[in-house]
Order: sequence, then C-alpha cells, then structure tokens
Amino acid sequence: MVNKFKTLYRHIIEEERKIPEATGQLSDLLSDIALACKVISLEVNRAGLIDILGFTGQTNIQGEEVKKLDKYANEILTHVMKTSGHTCAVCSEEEEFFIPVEPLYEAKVLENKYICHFDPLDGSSNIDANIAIGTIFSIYKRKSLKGPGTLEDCIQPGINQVAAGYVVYGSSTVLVYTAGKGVHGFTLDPSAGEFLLSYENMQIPRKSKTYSVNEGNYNKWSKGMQKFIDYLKEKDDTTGRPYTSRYVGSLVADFHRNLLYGGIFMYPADAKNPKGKLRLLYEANPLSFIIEQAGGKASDGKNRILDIVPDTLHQRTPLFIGSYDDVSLAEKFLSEYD
Ligand code: P6P
Repeated sequence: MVNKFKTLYRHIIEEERKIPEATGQLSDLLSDIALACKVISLEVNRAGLIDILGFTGQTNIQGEEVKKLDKYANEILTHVMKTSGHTCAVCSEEEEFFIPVEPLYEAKVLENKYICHFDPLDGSSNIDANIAIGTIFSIYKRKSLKGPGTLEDCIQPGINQVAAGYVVYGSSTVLVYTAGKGVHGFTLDPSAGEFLLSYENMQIPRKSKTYSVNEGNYNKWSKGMQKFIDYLKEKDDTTGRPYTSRYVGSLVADFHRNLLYGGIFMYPADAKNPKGKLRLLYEANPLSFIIEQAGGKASDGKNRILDIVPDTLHQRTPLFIGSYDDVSLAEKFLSEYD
C-alpha cells in the first residue's frame, strides 16, 4: 500500500522541482509561514486556558479593538517573514505602514525578492466564542531591484501574486495554498507537528446551493443586491432554489466551507461601507487567487478582483467570491438593477 503521508514541505519541494528556474526561495518562505501558523495554532487552541483572551486596550489601523491573540499572531508572522531572508517588505493588516526589510545576505542580488501581505488573525471578534478564525497571506515578487522594498513594491494588482494561502483554526488546523499550479490543502497533525496533505487539486463546484452574507445589512444594500438575495430565497426546483444560508461571520471559515462544498460569499458595498468592508490586499486578493485556481470566480460585483490596481495599502473592496455561476449571476443582478 502506497503511504500517502505527504508533508506540506515535501509537496512544496515537489512543486518547486517542476519549475526549472525555481531557486527554492519561495518554498523556503512558504515553509516559514507554515511554521509561524503552527505556533499561532498552538496559542489559538490554548487561548481558553491561559490569560491571552480579552482586549489589549489598543486599537489597530482599522480602529478595531485588538485582542491579545491578534497582537501575538501579528508579531509572530512579522518576525518570521522579516527574518526569512526572502522578503524586502512585509505588510500586515494590523499595521498602518508597510515594513521595509534590509537584505540579510549582502552578497546576493535579489536575495530578498518577495513582498508578503497578511491578515494575521481574521475574524478575531469570534476568538472568545471559540468560532473558527484564520490567517490569510499573499506573496508578490518585488518590482524594485535591490535593498529594502518600497511602497510601489507593496501596492500591486492581485494578478501579480506568485502564491497565496490561508490557515483556518477550527476543529482542526488546515492550511490551503496555491503557487499558481492548483490549490492544495493540508491538515495539521499536532502530534507530529506536520501539515499533512489532505486535499490535492481542490476544485469548487461550478454552481452551489449556499450563500453567505450578513442579511442584517439588507436595508443598506443596493436594489440589485436586494433582488439577488430575494431571488435566491424563492422556491424553484429547476434552479435548486431556495439556497441555504450559511454565515459564520469569519471570512476564512465561510470561504473554506464554500471552497469544499460550493457556495458564494458576499460582502457588498452598502450605505455604511460604500467601498465594502473587506480589504483588497489582505483578504480579497489572496482568496481570489485561490478561488480562480480552484475554478471559481471573484469580483467586486462588476470587475475581476485580481485586475484591480490598488491606490492604498488598506483600501477596501466589495467582494463576491465562490462558485463561478453563482458569482456571475450576482453580477448580472447588479448590472441589471443598479
Ligand atoms: P460583519 C471579521 O471581522 C471580518 O473581517 C470577516 O472575517 C467577516 O467575514 C466579516 O468581517 C464579518 O463582518 O459586518 O458581517 O460582522
């Protein structure tokens, strides 16, 4: 019997060997990120046992109360990425400005050739309720030639990503990533301390029967958005309606479920959030790279997310992401009624 025991590191190396010009630096960086997420997973799973819950009394760039686990995850990921030797800049959703990184190996040009964006602990408002939360990361190649990275290096359209992934800290800890050659998932075996391959070449069903949205915002939505949700709730057997509503309030948890079983997640613009709530660089771009690699679709309701040219690090975007036909139908309603 062939042993299916394949670690994340083994999988990354095997993928790297398929690329002649690969130098192993991206593989090394991905492995460093996985290590950081293993450490975060330990703390997330222990949060109920040690006094790491509750607020730090500080607020982040988004004006949100920062919980201690948020701060811890941010510090771990920032440290690992800064010391990896492969980054020239690191951008955290929790930090107002990007963090330029000096080259660690003076002798080699382009040694520190990557930019890393991350949301260290998305859905953190759910931490105390023991609801699944997640880390999201996104990797680009620098545009500048050498030295510490620049703001221009950090503000690139999502289509330029070389890798992206997330970790969902739930009933188990699962890491899902793409480096442009399909989407692959790994489940953490806490006893071995290894992420083991559990989902290879993930593909999202083209059409689903599940929608994820905060319907408490219904009265703030555009007419097209209201009509789309009303449509999904009508009974019509030929189109598999009514759809089921599933909304955790933790993006990574909702996204992961939809990736596995099909579904559309929506955070549209509304009267309170005219640009939507979610961040383009830290949330929408990495998840959009993943969903397209898995055969799905991601837009702001009109434009492909990965084509959006960012203006600022923390800019927000409306997000429609998931099963291809469902996202296309949402776009149709918005174009017809808005
Ligand atoms: P709302 C969590 O704060 C988050 O950023 C995402 O993880 C989640 O999908 C969304 O916001 C929930 O927002 O307005 O529905 O509470």
